[in-house]
Amino acid sequence: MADTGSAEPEITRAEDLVRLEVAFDGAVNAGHIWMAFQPIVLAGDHSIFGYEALMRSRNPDLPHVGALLDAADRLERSVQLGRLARAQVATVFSKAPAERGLVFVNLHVRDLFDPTLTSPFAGLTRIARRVVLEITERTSLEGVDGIVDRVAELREIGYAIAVDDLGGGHARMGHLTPLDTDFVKLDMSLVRDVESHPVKQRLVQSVVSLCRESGVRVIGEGVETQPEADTLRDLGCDYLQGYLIARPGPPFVDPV
Ligand code: G
Ligand code: MN
Repeated sequence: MADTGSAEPEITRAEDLVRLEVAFDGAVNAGHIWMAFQPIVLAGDHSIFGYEALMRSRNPDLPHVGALLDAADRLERSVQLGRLARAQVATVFSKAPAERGLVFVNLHVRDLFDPTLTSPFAGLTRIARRVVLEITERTSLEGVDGIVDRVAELREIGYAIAVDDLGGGHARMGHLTPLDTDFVKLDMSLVRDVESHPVKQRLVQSVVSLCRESGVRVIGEGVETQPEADTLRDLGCDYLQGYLIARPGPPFVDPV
């Protein structure tokens, strides 16, 4: 049968992968992958509640986090990258004073079942009571078996759970509903110019009131302006995160 696939010859693709692998190993071994931390504050007085850990790269060949995640994906080394990120978070937060609050860690669906998350020997497990695992609403959880049991297990060993990017995806949470978690993070698209969009305000209000009934706390993400912050606070949002408060940075940037 004629080759109707990519015009790219096999040999070039193989060479590309090798080059990518060299770059990826270089980044890992040279310590070019680091974690930035962005404050999450109380909506009322902007005092520290915690930080979201965000992966960053200072490798010249993989110069931003998107390139790094793509490389890991192509090389089937995403699990390794996730473990590296969580180990770094654990190193920082096991030494962080209580005033720094909780640390929010992004978790890909495929990492949810990583045994290191519950291993008593892993750094993050040891500080689980200070950790909130963020599960994004952007990746479908439909058809992922055992998710409710796994989330229950993670909560039992001390982790809290957040639904990330609520309102930005397809709400395909499968059997996990946001009301079975501890935090909901509103997607930036709901936050942007919320002060002048009545429909966004109604949506935020509904999410807040549903969450309140179930004891779930609400975080507004990507807050860039004072009117956005004030409106979210007035609508009952518990916490805020975004460039208005501080950009992600090395541990630890303080809110302005
Ligand atoms: O989906 P998730 O919560 O993981 O996304 C966080 C991303 O949003 C990070 O890459 C972070 O740098 C970025 N971010 C944080 N605050 C703001 C903000 O106020 N505005 C914008 N545009 N991006 C932000
Ligand atoms: Mn997040």
